[in-house]
Amino acid sequence: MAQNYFQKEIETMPLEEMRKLQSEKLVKQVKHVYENVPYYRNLMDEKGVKPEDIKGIDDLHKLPFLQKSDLRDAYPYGLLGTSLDNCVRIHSTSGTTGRRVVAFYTQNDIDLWEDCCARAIVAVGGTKKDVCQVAYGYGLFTGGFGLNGGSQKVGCLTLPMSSGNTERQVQFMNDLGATILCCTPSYAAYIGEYIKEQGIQPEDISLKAGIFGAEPWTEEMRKGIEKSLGIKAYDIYGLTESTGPGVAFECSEQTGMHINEDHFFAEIIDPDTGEVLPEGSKGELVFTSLDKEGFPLLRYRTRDICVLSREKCSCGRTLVKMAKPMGRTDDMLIIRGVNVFPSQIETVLLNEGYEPNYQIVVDRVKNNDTFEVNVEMTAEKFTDKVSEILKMEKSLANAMKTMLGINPTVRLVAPKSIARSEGKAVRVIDKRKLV
Ligand code: DLL
Repeated sequence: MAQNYFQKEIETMPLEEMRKLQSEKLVKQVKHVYENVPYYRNLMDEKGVKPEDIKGIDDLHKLPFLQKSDLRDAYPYGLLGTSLDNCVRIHSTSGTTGRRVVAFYTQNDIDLWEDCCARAIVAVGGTKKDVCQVAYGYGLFTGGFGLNGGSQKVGCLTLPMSSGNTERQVQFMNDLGATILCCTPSYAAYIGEYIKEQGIQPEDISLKAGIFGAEPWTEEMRKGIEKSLGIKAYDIYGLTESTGPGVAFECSEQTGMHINEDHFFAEIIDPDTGEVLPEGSKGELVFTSLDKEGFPLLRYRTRDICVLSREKCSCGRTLVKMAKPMGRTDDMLIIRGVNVFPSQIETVLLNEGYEPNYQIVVDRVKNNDTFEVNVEMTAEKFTDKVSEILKMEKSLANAMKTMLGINPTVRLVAPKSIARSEGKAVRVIDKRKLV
């Protein structure tokens, strides 16, 4: 059982001390944000809250919430917490209407983020003797760079594979003796199947643990991955708006993820009323970044539905635990680890001269997400020439790929063939059973 810590003093800090630390950081952060982020200052002024009103964590509830729509309205620099000169990197994720969310990082932000990922790696038994294969995407997505940084902090030999090219993944895994695999759970399951197809037994590879997140996955999936790769599979959670992976991580107990609450203060609220709910209640997860500089979001509504627990954990960590997210309050889909909003598809259709009559069909076949978009042909574009139709489908798929970063299969269907709804249009048919 892994009982090691990367930053023991923090990870096992008694609650009272943690509250003190969080309170000190919060008071400083609120003052800083009020003075430096006009967008949030206006929200505080509207609510009649001044920095002096926030004397500690118990006053947090007085602050206004931030939502994804605020990120869109403030795009790109409106929520920047410091001068651009102090920022060294951005990462980005989809927004609600096609406008992407851009998060800024100072070097300190990157450092604390990498510490969080290092905590996750050490919690699964990682040490400097390990070979850590990072098969999350590198680039604007936070997965690759986040785990890469954490792995280097631990001192592991880091393989920056990025996602895809499974043949090469398995070759490196074998040749370099990877012991820890980091990727989305669906990709891990896919690698497991690939290995089986190649006639490789789980005992033949040296992997011992996997750190899988960025999308919902079930306990059944965990069992399947553990069996096919012969490893222990651990969950990791995070979101671009609060750095990326490593906001929370699983330990040897595998019963929920410890939140790195010295950096991210978590609340559970009623998504309808905004009221803060007591520990153990199911509701929307809200994060306050206590010490981030580049993108210091206060009371950010994640839309993830979740439960927090302070039950004693056998790993010795005192950090509060979050259960696996149990869905979202908005319509965001996570397909192959990528966030997709139906509104993004709609934006592409309108840009390309189609009507917003479409349906997204998502399924999981052999642990791989399938992603189909059925779009009604318009009367103006109508043709019965197959080659023309194929060309139009391809061009729409390309435009969607540019918007979303992943490739859908686009199918043009006859005008008026997608059922009209009397209420809310049924835009998404998600056949995956994830909860
Ligand atoms: O997915 C960051 C990440 C990368 C996490 C690698 C873990 C590993 P975003 O692309 O901004 O960031 O998506 C954030 O993904 O609000 C959740 O809805 C979902 N999500 C992330 N981790 C998990 C998880 C990254 N372990 C959104 N289980 C979040 C379920 C998850 N959902």
